[in-house]
Amino acid sequence: MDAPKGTTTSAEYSDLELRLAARNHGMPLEVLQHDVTPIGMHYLLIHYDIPYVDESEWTLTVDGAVGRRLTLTLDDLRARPAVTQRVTMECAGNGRTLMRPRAISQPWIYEAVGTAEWTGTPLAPLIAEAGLDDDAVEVVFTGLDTGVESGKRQSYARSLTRDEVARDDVIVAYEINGQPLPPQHGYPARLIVPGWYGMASVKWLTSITAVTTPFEGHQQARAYRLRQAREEPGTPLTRIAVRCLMVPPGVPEFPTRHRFVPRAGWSLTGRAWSGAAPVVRVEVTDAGGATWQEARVDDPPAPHAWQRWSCDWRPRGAGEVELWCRATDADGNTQPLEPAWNLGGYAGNAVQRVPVTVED
Ligand SMILES: Nc1nc2c(c(=O)[nH]1)N[C@H]1C(S)=C(S)[C@@H](COP(=O)(O)O)O[C@H]1N2
Ligand SMILES: [Mo]
Repeated sequence: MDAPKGTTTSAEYSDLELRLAARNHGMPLEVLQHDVTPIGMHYLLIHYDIPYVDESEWTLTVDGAVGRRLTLTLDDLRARPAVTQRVTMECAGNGRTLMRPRAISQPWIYEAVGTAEWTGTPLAPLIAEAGLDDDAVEVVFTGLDTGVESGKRQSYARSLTRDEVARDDVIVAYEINGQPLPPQHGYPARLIVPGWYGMASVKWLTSITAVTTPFEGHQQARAYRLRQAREEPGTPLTRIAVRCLMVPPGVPEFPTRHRFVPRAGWSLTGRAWSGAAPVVRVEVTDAGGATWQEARVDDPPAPHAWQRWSCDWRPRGAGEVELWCRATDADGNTQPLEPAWNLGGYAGNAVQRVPVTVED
């Protein structure tokens, strides 16, 4: 089979993928045991270089099609009303390597997720203070990081519509888990768009610009879209598709990470989330989906924070089995057994499969 340009059918990983994987780490799945992901274990996705920012020189401007241009220092941001929100963030490319052919990009398996307590100031009042002009249709958020992508020099930038910037839960965050943002998470300030895939949460935020025509930047118009072929405009990714993950049971073999669990069984646990609605159901199977066992699912601790789930699993005998888990949200969205293929390898929320050896 001929793989489309930018994808491969090879089981082997390229140097390009290795270089990306060595920079952008995932969250080790055993860390799913924490309600809030400790700083340093939250996943990372950085397109270009991590900018070095001198706080005394940094400002955030709100400009473009607005009545009143604003320029804020970090102290100005901190002086504004502050909120803290627990938010689960996931990269739109999570699950990419499970698609065939696979997109040549950051080779995530399952681990591009994390949950943090983000502190910052709500975006909507900032925008209201600047006052959007009547003909403003979108607001563009630009980071300090620049690089070359698809042959073009650019800054990382994403837009939100008028309606999206009016949401009361979108914030300009300057703290994670009670600490100033570390360089890799967007120091000194970043956008947080709860419930959406991570690409919308622009890091190293330096300008917020109202525009009168839809933003056509690369990260908006080309990347982060579901498409089957390069020529298609595609549909933009927004909300996080429903998913659950389990803490890998038992102990791993080094270096394969294959799991070994005792014959007596294992108390399975993990987290479940969806950008659309609370998760209402998590099921587990060791029978290839022929029968599913219902897990307990905790209520969401916050509107866009992952939910803990658990269930006791008793193996039917010694030997090789595969454990799968599947979540369903209150809107009826559930996880497919196989990911829905698309060119960029996005939103691949197929059920997690964990091969284990049940010991005698
Ligand atoms: N300025 C800027 N913002 C960015 C990115 C980036 O490369 N540059 N990556 C985006 C993507 S694709 C994701 S998934 C999230 C990851 O945030 P984290 O690294 O803090 O987990 O940041 C988003 N914001
Ligand atoms: Mo991402």
